[in-house]
Amino acid sequence: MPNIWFRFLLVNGLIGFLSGYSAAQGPKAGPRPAFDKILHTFDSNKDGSVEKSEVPLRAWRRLSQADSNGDGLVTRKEYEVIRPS
Ligand SMILES: [Ca+2]
Ligand SMILES: [Ca+2]
Repeated sequence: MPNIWFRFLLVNGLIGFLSGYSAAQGPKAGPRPAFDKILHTFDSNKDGSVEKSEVPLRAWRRLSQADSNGDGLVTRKEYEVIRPS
């Protein structure tokens, strides 16, 4: 029954291909929120910037990409650089 095995492998390969394809697409990344919204939500010391201790770790991993001078603070200016308008 080589024909059945061939079909079996073909279908499995196709499913793998499709699931790999959709995984590569990833979850649709929405637009980054406005900095005002971030400040309103996270800026607990009201200094106009966000730092690691103010945001959940997962959010900081994304936010910290904006910290271009590496001082541990993300300012509006830094954020606007990475946020596509
Ligand atoms: Ca702050
Ligand atoms: Ca900074």
